[in-house]
Amino acid sequence: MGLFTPFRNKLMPSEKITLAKGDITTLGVDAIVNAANTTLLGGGGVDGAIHRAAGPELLEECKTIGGCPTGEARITKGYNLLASYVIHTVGPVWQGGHNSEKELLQNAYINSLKLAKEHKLNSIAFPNISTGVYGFPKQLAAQIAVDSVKSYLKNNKYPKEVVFVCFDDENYALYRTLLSVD
Ligand code: AR6
Repeated sequence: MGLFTPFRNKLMPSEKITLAKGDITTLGVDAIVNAANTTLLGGGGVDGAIHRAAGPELLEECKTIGGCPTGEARITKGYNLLASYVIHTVGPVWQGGHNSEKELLQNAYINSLKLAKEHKLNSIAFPNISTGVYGFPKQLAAQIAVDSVKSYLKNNKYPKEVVFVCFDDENYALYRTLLSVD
């Protein structure tokens, strides 16, 4: 799938949020976020795509980290990616909604943004964390993602720009509605 040219949300320019559709590994932002698992040792979906595009050195660095609990985040270099960094976060597995899934998904977004701030990164791109094999309902996940990012951008100097990257049509339609993109 090719990457559509990201376009700015003209209705809310002050919020510095951009929507894109396609493969996150092709983006030339400062950091792309990986929807990883607690081992940080790779997997399928966006995790597999990021490791393939970054090359084997990414796995070597990940091995030195020793895993990442659900809701937390860790940063590595981007190696062969256009992005300088990868921020690895672990979203929750959806278990029906009564196991702190909403809070853990919010934590995954916020902790990724905190790492971007600590490293003074201008731009960061998020995939739709937990909405693939982890089974989080897409509408609820999109709402949590947008709310978390908007409130963080309002209160922090970095990152300056956030790109939501949707791979599937359903997520793209949800984000278009939530962000009021025509
Ligand atoms: N670029 C952007 N988004 C993508 C790409 C891509 N190249 N490929 C898939 N997506 P998933 P999860 C979207 O399953 O649900 C892994 O095995 C996809 O359409 O990648 O958080 C990890 O190792 C979906 O909307 O992540 C974990 O074990 C979103 O990325 C587990 O999957 C997330 O889908 C994590 O599950």
